[in-house]
Amino acid sequence: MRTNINGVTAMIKRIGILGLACFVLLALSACVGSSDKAEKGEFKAQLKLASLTPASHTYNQGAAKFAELVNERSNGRIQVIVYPDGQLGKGERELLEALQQGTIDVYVGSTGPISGFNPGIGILDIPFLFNDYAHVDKVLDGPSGQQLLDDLEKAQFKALAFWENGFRDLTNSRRPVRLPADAKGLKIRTMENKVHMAAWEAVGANPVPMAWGEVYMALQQKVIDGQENPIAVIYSAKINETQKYLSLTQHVYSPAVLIVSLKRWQSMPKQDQDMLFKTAREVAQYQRKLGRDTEEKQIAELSDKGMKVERNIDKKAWRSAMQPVINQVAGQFGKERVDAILTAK
Ligand code: EAX
Repeated sequence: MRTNINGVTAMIKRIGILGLACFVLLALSACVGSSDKAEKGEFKAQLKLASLTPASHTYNQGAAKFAELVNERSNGRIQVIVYPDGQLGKGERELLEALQQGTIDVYVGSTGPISGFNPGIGILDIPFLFNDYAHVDKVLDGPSGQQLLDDLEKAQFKALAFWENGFRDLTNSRRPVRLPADAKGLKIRTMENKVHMAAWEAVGANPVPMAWGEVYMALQQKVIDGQENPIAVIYSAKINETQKYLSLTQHVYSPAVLIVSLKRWQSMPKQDQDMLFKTAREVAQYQRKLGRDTEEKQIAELSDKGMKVERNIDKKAWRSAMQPVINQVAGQFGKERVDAILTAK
């Protein structure tokens, strides 16, 4: 009887070792497989890229360029399918959740709602943090920018590059706004972002956080009086149809970002990751330039379409109205980190 039991145990052990050996072999072949697949040009993928803005907006012009180059550089193995106009979700927070759930693969949108997933990026929401586009490029394409992108992996986001939304301006349907006091009592739609809401509260307005996909209707139905966005968004969304006044407040810079879901990213061979990374960086310059080169022309067209454009903005007055929020948020991130951005040369 004893010998039978020993015999059976020995056999189970042998099967166990055999099983383990098979498993290791399988894993190895899979690893070898994926880079083999790339070597042999076998790795294939269709990536769903989603954004909220219309196809004519710089996000999607950039996305179309990105898709074209990725397709070319992967010899058609990797296809990026672009879904603009909120086809896959009404708000950027919703798209980011879909990215985490893996129902979309790539997000192009503002960083506004991302601080809800990873507080670190909230440092960029500080009003009047950036002086101009050259300052923006210096910081976002520099070590601080890279650190902020890398940090997003904690939220399962593989952020490849900073694209651009732009400096945000105020529109409203009630009255001309030049000074902060003129905005008192206005119901202003903001992104789902605590710092932006606090900034408008500090001015004496009533911030109303809302998904972008709901804003046009809410403005039309006068549920809200105004909203704030960069010119390229205001123009492409035809906000002039619901808003009479445009104040060039430029009260905060709004970065955008191209993010791949981390799970999807990790399923790709290194060569393809490198190509996507390089392409996202390249297109970032192209996409930023698109918005910057057309801004003045779009302001002129919005004016031709009937908007009253207020250029004579007292930025000092707006900054001091928002200063309590600037101090409070800067305090959260630490003077050193904020100064590093403010003084970036
Ligand atoms: O990213 O929600 C917003 O106001 C954003 O600026 C817009 O969705 C573009």
